[in-house]
This record gives sequence, C-alpha cells and structure tokens, in this order.
Amino acid sequence: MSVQILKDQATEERGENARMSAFVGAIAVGDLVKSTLGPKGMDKLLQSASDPNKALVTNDGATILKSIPLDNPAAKVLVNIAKVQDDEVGDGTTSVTVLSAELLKEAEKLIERKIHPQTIIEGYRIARNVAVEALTKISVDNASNPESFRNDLLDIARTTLSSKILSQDREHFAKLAVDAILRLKGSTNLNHIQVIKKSGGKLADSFLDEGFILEKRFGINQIKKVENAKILIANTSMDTDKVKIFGAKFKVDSTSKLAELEKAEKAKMKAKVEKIKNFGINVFINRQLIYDYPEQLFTDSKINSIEHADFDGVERLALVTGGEVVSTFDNPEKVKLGYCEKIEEIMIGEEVMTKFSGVAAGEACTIVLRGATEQVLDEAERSLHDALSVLSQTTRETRTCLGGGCSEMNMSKAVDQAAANEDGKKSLAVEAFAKALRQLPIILADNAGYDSAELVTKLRSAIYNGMTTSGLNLNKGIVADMRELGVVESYKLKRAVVSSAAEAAEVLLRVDNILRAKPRTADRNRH
Ligand SMILES: *[C@@H]1O[C@H](CO)[C@@H](O)[C@H](O)[C@H]1NC(C)=O
Ligand SMILES: *[C@@H]1O[C@H](CO)[C@@H](O)[C@H](O)[C@H]1NC(C)=O
Ligand SMILES: CC(=O)N[C@H]1CO[C@H](CO)[C@@H](O)[C@@H]1O
Repeated sequence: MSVQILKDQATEERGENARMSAFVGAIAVGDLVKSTLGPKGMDKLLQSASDPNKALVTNDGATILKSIPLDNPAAKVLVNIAKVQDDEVGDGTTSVTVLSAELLKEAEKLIERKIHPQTIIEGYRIARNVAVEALTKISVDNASNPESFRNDLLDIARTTLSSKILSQDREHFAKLAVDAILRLKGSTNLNHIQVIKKSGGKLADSFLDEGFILEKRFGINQIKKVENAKILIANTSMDTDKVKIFGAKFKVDSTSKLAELEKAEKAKMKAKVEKIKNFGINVFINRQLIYDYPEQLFTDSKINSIEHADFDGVERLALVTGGEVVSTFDNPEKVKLGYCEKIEEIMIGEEVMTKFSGVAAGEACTIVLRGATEQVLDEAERSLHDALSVLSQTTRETRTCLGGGCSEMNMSKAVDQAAANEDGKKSLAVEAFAKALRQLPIILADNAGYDSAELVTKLRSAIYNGMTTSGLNLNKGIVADMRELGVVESYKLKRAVVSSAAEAAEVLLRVDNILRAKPRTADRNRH
C-alpha cells in the first residue's frame, strides 16, 4: 500500500531514477562551464531572457552560473556550492563545478557496476583526505621573505588573470593587483580598493593611484587644491532655496510675502552653514545637492565643497579618510572628521575628478580601469576582482602550490597509492576520485586544442617519475617545470576546490528522492 503524502500536483522521483536525474543535472552544468577552464578557455555569450538586447561576454564561472536559469534541483545544489566557493575564496568556481561533475561521472560508472552509493561516499571521503594531505605537503610558504612572497603573489596574479580578458595585458594588471593588495598590509577589506571604470583608452592605460578618487569636483570659484584637509562628510539637505517655498502648501499672495519667505529660508540656511563652519573644517562633502547660496557661503568662508557625491563614494570616502557620515551638526565634539594631506582636481580621460591623497587609511588606493567599451570594462573589473580576492586571501594563508595540472597529478598519484590500502569496492571508489582529479589537466589541454590524452600521459609519467614540479605549458603544448614558468596558485583556493567538489558530489550521491512541487496556479489569486 502506498501512502499519499504529497499534494496533488507535486511529483516524486525515487531511488535510482532520482539519483540519475540528479547526476544528469549536475554533469550538464559541469559540461557547460568546462570549456571556459584554463588560460585557453573559451568565453560565453550570455543573453538576458527578459531583454534580448542585453548581452554579456564572460569567462567567469561565477557569473555564468549566476545567470543560467536552472530547472534541475541537483544543478542548483552544485551551483550553490560553487557560489560559496566564490564568496569565500573569490575564484575557482569553474574548477569546483567541473571537478564535482567529474566525480559524479565516475560515481555513475561505479553505480552501474552495482557499487552502493554509501561505499562510493566512503571511498570519496578517504580520497579527499589523502588529496588534501598531498596538497598540503607540496605547498610552499615564502612569506618570511618579502621579495619571494611578492614574486609568489605576482605569479598567482598572472595565473589567475591568464584565464581572463586581461590576459593580454596581464603583466600590467598583475602588478596593479599585487601593488593594491600589498598596500592593504594584510587586511582583507577590499573596500579600501576603489575601482573606477572610465570608457575610452586602452586596457593598458589602466593605472593605480594611491589614495581615493571621487568622480566629482569642487564648487564653482573654489580653489583647486586643498592641503591638510579637514573634511566633514555629510548627508544633509542644502537645497532649501526656492524649491521648498514653491512647493509649500499655503498660498503666496504677494511678492512681498514671497520675498519674506525667501529671506527666512536664507537665514535658516545661513545658520546651518554657520554650524558647519564651527567644525573647523576646510572641506565639506555632501551626499545631497548643495544649492548656489550655501555654496557661496562656503566659498566665502574658504571652505571647499563637493555636492551630490554618490552613496558608495561617500561611504568609501568616510572609510579611507577615517571620518563618518553625519546628518546633524549640533555636537561637533562628537563627530569624527576625515583627514587627508591633499585634495586636488585631476583629469582622467576627458573628465575632471577629485583626488584625495595621503588619506588616514594609508592602505587605500584607487584602480582606474580604462577600456574601449562598457562591456570590456565590466569583464575587466570581474577579472580583476577575482585576482584581488585570491591575492588578499593569500596574504592571510600564504602557502602556494603549482598550477598547470601539477598539483592535481600529484594528488591523483597519492590517492591512487592510497587506493591500494583499501579493499575491493571501496578501493574502486578511491581510484575513481584519482581519475576525476586527472580530468582537470585533461580539460585544460583539451581547451587549448592539444591532444589531451597524449599530453596528460606525458605529464603523468613525469610526475610518477619524480619530476614533481611538472605541469602543462599550455602555450606550447608541452610538459614543463611549473616552478620555472611561475605557474603558481593559491593553496587555499585549490584546497577549497577539492573539498567543495567532494562535498557537492557527496550531497548529490545521497539523493534518492527528488520532490518537485508544481507551481500552485489555483492559489495565484489569493493575495
Ligand atoms: C541621506 O538622507 C536622506 C534624507 O534624510 C535619507 O533618505 C537617506 O537614506 C540618507 N542616506 C544615507 C546614505 O545615509
Ligand atoms: C608530490 O610532490 C612532492 C614534492 O613536490 C613529493 O615529495 C611527493 O612524493 C609527491 N607525491 C606523490 C604521491 O608522488
Ligand atoms: C619566488 C620564490 O622565491 N619562490 C621560492 C619559494 O620557496 C621555494 C621552496 O622553498 C623556492 O624553490 C622558490 O624559489
């Protein structure tokens, strides 16, 4: 007898079927992003379903996964785990997705050979531990030597950027990213790094400026340069000129009445400016508009003002100058002002902006991205952001390991060896994990258009013969020394890839039931 526990329109898939459909979904997602992996990976053109004119060219795994509508619940599980990776390490989403899919492909074969999912899970756990242990063993820590560490960071930046749009200018961007990160002095607060995108010019014209750049300028007739700036950052209305008067509810029956009202408003504004002057500042920056009259009052008092700074700008400005955003002015002693050594107007492209240098948060800086189109700039920003995230993580967890399939092959070998210690079916699962790891270099080689079987066989024998720093040189299609080539990656990122992929595979292996709730059309009119 079967018990009906589901509402009418829900459907249920059980056992083998459910598992297969979970696998199919996850493997499909893996196959979808697979071709973007590595320095020779392809881009995806994403088109918005709601607005066909909106298209986006990207190679960023996280961006691709975020934008595909997924029907399959298993695919969603995989995407969620990949997102966690992106949030925590800032990159490696594609690798997680691809490795989980490979683990599931291997699991599928084992299940066909009548090996129980539970046995596979056990084998995969053993394998994952061995893999992470091997990775830890081959990781290298150069943090005690600043120069070596900087080189490691540059290598990591180059490796991360090599798979992205910035690859042609990667030397330039690697330096930019590393300089920005080293300024942070160990902080992982990327908010101190402001990125401004200005279309026009070439990507190679992008630059790093110490300090903070606001896309605004000083009021009319104000001096163009302020030294030893004491800054009050406010969010207050400075526009109570005419607008309020004309918007007022009561009738204005004579011009004299109007003049009177205007006078009263002016007096109020003047009092407000007086209060602000009491802070002893020489720069006033407001998130809202500053009308002509108060601006004139500031100018007369030798206070420079900037109006209508956007929210993000104001928040960051407060952060980097050590001030806070205020909206009332009655207690000057309680308010933290911002400080910086110099504020001046600079030109970027055709535009005048305001630069704050020698800011209180000495680590702050601005990266100005230049590029032909908005799309290029957006993709460049994503790519740079990935590199900055990985680099900033590396300043915390300073160990590194080698890329180009080197680490994967070393882990794979260790896992293969461990399989020998397990009995029968479990050892097959451990071996399957090793095989999935070897798929990563195979995919890298495939994407670069080489004979992957041949190339990876060579790599495998190099590693197995003790040339432990071997990996794939994907520009030449040969096996080479990754240490010499500087193909370095973050240990933390790689470890997270292996752990997250194993976790995703395990979650999906446990599935023996998929419930689908149909949209409840009948309820639609209830609200
Ligand atoms: C600024 O003030 C306005 C009006 O008082 C308020 O609506 C807004 O939320 C404030 N914004 C910020 C960023 O504080
Ligand atoms: C992995 O590489 C390290 C040195 O880089 C080596 O000591 C170790 O034996 C290698 N692991 C395997 C399983 O070959
Ligand atoms: C860039 C750099 O100096 N890297 C060194 C890090 O440490 C390893 C192992 O100790 C050296 O082989 C690298 O040269």
